[in-house]
Amino acid sequence: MEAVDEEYSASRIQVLKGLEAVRKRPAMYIGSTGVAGLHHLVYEVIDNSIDEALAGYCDRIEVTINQDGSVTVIDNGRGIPVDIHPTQNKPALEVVMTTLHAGGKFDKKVYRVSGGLHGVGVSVVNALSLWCEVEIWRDGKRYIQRYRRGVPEAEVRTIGQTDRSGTKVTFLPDPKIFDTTDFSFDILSQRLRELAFLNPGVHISIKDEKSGKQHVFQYDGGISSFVEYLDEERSPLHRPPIYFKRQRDSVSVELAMQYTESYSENIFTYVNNVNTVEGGTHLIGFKAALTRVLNAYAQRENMLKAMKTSLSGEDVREGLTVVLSIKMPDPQFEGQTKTKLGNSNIRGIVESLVTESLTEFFEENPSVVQKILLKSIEAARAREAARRAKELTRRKTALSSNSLPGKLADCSSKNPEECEIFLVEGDSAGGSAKQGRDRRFQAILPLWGKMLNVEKARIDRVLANDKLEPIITALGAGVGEECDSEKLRYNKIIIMADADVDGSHIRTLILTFFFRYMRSLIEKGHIYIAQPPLFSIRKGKEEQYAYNEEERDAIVRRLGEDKGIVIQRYKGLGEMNPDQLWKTTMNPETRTLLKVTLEDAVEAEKVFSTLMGDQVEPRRKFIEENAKYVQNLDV
Ligand code: 0RA
Repeated sequence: MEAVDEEYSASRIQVLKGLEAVRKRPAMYIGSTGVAGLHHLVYEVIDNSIDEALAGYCDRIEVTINQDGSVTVIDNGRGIPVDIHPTQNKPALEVVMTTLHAGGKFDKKVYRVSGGLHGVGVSVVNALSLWCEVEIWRDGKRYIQRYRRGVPEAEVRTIGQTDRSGTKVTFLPDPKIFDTTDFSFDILSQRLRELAFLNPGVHISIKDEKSGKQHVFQYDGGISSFVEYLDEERSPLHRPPIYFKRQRDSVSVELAMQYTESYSENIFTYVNNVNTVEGGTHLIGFKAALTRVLNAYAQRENMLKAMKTSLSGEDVREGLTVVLSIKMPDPQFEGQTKTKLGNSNIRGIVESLVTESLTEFFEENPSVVQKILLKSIEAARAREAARRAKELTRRKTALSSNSLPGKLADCSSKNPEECEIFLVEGDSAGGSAKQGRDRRFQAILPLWGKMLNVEKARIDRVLANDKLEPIITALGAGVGEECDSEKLRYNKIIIMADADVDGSHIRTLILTFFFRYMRSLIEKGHIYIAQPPLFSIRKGKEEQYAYNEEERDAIVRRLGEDKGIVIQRYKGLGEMNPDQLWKTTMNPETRTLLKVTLEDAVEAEKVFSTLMGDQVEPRRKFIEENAKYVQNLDV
């Protein structure tokens, strides 16, 4: 009896040490304590459910954001085992919930396929929750255990009988740990949709008890459906997407791809369900195979006669949408955000499996490869024309001493760290901005000319566009593959346009341009959107500004709602004088900027192509929901 107690308390101390480590350095386990880290908690639990699904034991996952702010994840898997752990002397459930990395010990599987970005296990979720409750349905019984900040409140209890199996985890993130504990339905929903595409047949639902919103995802077509979803607003060159799944050694390679009439390249890669945003060896292998197979086919069919060189990688990827999903043991994630696959053997495996499969597909579908090659050859011609045009401008700018655009009112500082540039739509706004600015560190570039819809144009037309060319030159970072944020002349690029629908449209077009041709500037957080006020509220000599209707009403209430109040609704930036524009929108001390983020490239890509597509309705909807992918930020 005594020996058992000693052992028990020894393991108890271990548990407390483990929890303490997690609570002391949460970011080490979940990446951050911000919005991303918070949502990571949910992904961590779901990853366990997905593992059950991949092992063939689970086909339903239900996520609920509860009224009290907690989240519940229910699956119909085997349920976490509850039998007494041989060395820890307590139920396996308690061990899994309170011991770091305990999951694997029970797992007979060779590898954890799903394993989230950090793959840390559900005990981390428990440790970072104010409270957590787990209910298990297994062997005809219902078991339950509750925890506070990771510590069990009582032993595992049997609370009745059941004929189902599965796991229900409910947790409330600890406000002592997280900057915010508000879960976003949209963020969770996007990831769940992605997981549903990547794990065909699994029924995944999400419900927000606060707003009543709910979504159900189930895609029996897997990543082929994913590609069709991404291409919804584009015109495919062939249907259905090209698809295959092959295995070599212990690596499974699954690919779906479709060419469209658009000019952009949209490749999404996954390793064990993790979105490898920074690419890696699997992506390199795929690109190499595609370029090689298409060139070999074109050569053999004598289609490259008119060309000096072979087709480049960019040529054969124009208008191409791809989802590449790899499942493998022991992935090495590298890079800034740990989303770049490093395992060097994967390159060869992917390259050879893709080469085999595509070669076979093209032999059997000559009409499809014909269309692809005609498009690629056209792309090669356009690129050659663009290269010549660029060469010409380079020579021109080398001759003239000052190569900056004539319309640019530059700042006096040459230190990019402190410099910002306002891209301003409209003549009068441009004038006011020039007068109102702090010329020491603020540059103004008024936007002239006709905006180009970059989703529908090749790089040659983008470079020649009279509105975009000055932006490229002024920023100094280059464009396309050459874009290098280290060369930026301004740390902040601020888009300033009217708060109306036209302004919204121009903002979106410019954002699309950055997304397509200078994506790294968005990724590195250099792009911002200015927030001009919507109302001015005056009482006597006192003037205040409101950025939305609630603020306006609050100010009016504060001022006492009497007759002396004059409210003006700004229709455009041009209605503000330089001093007002400075005070409300440009002064770093008082303004609010929205930082443009691309947390979720899948949704952003969809949003951009939705806007740029021919269909009017989704475009209007996008403009209304524009704020979705800009994150509020006080600067
Ligand atoms: C440990 C071992 C087994 C399953 C699980 C954990 C498990 C964990 C979670 C978390 C959420 N849902 C879950 N479902 C399962 C294997 C079970 C066995 O061998 O019977």
